[in-house]
Amino acid sequence: MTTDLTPSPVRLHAVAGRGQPDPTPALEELYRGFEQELLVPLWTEIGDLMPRQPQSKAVPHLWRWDRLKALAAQAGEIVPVGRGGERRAIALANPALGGRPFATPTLWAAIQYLMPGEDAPEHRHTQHAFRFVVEGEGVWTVVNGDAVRMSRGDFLPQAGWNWHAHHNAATEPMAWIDGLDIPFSYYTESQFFEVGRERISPAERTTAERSYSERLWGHPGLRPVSKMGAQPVTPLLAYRWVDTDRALADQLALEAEGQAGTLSPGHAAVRFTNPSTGGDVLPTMRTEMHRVRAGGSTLVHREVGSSVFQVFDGSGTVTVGERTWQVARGDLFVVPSWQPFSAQASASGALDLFRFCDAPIFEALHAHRAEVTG
Ligand code: GTQ
Ligand code: FE2
Repeated sequence: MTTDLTPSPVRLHAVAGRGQPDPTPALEELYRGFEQELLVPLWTEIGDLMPRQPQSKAVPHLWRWDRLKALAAQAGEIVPVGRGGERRAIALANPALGGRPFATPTLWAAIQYLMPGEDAPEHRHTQHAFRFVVEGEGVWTVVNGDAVRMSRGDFLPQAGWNWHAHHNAATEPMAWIDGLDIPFSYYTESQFFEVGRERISPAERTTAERSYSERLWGHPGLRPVSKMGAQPVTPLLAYRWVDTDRALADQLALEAEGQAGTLSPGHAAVRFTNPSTGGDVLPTMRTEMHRVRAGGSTLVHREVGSSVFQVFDGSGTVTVGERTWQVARGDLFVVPSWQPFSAQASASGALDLFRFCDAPIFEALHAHRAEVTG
């Protein structure tokens, strides 16, 4: 018999419990045989592999915006942005995901920071992405040559495999958040990446108020007749705060007049959609803006898949599973799969929450469930 010096990565121990065999010497011998041949029986693993409902490895966690902002600004002073590292982006690492830069098992959330005059170089990747701006202005994101202005409250989707670069045309640094499906692509081993040009052209450095995409697609209820086909990802590259804010304000105003339209009493919500289909903006990510009236609350929701929230405005209290936090502008927090979530706005003003989640993945696979539990 040859001795393999590499220890088997499989380690099996007899466990007590319903449906488990008695821990006899014969069982030990069987398990050593399994280890040698790299085999694992279902009966010792079933509780972890096939739980009665999702048991997320991720945990609820909150990151404070003032700390993120300060550290990003520090990075702005000492970390260059350019080819290789590609972006001055600093990701949220869920404390239960082994130190990986993953906010949840599927979602990446990062603060990105550009100093005045700086450029983040052009590249493209299969991961889907978006930007959301909680404060500041002055950066244009250039998507396939279309320069798109970024300002507070704007939501800027940017679907996979489009060339993109970012350019700070202002005299102040600017920070924003990026959401991508990097962990999903990582675990499913489906990523491609290409570098683009070193410098975008002077023509693409335009600081136009409105992008090509907004002039073509940014008119409510109107689509260009030259573009009647359904597009799998949104052709609109910017969703402006004036429109989002008015939609939320109108829902709450209708409610105050006794008319229907809010998601639940005191809770207005809108979803960013692809104007060519009415569906989610990106194939892997759903994005929404929520407003809870001053002193109001949401119902308690839970759903398959994970979410990341950023407080856009106001203050209040949020509860995720067993955790409750007081939150303020810019704070980010994670809701793991199937954990109950609710929010309460403070008495002094409305609470605005930007949310992104991975629900389109599960909907496409007919594996999505959601419920209101209270
Ligand atoms: O801005 O292109 O946070 O490619 C991570 C990967 C941002 C970006 C991130 C990226 C980008
Ligand atoms: Fe990118």
